[in-house]
Amino acid sequence: MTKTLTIIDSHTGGEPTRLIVDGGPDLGTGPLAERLARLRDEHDLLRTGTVCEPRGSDVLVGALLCAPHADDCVAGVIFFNNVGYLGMCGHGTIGLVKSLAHLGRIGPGRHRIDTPVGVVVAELHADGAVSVDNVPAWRLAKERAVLVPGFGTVVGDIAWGGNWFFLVEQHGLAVAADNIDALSAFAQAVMQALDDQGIRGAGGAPIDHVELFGPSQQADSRNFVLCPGKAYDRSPCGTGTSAKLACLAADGKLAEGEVWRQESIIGSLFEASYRREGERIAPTIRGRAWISGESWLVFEEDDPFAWGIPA
Ligand code: PYC
Repeated sequence: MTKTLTIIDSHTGGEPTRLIVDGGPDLGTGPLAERLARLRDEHDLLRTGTVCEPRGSDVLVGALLCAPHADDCVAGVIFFNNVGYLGMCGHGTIGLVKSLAHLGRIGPGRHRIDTPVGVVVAELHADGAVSVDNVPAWRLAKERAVLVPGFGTVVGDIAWGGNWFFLVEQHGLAVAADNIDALSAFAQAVMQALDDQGIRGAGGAPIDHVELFGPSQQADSRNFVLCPGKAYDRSPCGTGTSAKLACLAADGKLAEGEVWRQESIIGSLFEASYRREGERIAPTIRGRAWISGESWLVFEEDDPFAWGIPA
């Protein structure tokens, strides 16, 4: 039988999010982390069919709209990409809020959203911008050295912002839109070296995002973020900006409540600030998303590539 999924596409500062609104599998009830495991173990074809070619591309982030577990939440969401699942996704949450508003399910104000790594609070502002109070962020290690074949020793911080990041300031590369091939090659080599040398996040979690920084004309910094599936983030990356705030806070370089303007590699902007929460920080990321499509994905039974071409 032909299957269909109802979707809304949006982009947040250029980074796309494909929200599945209807037609997804029954994942039962319970915490979103348990439902993510069920989606991964029993229905992974939903992910590949939605975000991989021929319907998607390596850059697309998918989001499955779910009933929340926490009953004070307006929605639950599970994020995924071309190679797996994301604990949290900042640009995707901004896209989700924009899409829920587009559907008329929410209006301006503050809304709680259930994710596999905890509840986040998002505010839809009257001007269309969205702020996300992300999960707590913290720095695990400062100036950790990794030997990267072909590049030598690279030093970076390891921090959590909803995903694990290796953040590098000194890399000798221009963080510029016309240098993406070189930035990608370097960041991929760093990610591989971290994995090969067993350099990990807390609890042995893989560090699956690499973030490189450079100067910006219009913001405090410009970044390049390599995501797990080898695509780079077109937005300034909500979880990556949260990880950056954790490092700035730990180094005493950004005060509580002070605004940090993070530019992406294509020139889009997030504004971010934080509150202290003991040893950790509570980051808030503000950005904008736009609706780019509203349609159905069709999965014909005899289509050999119905469930995607794996990345
Ligand atoms: O905005 O957090 C983010 C994100 C993670 C991966 C791509 N975007």
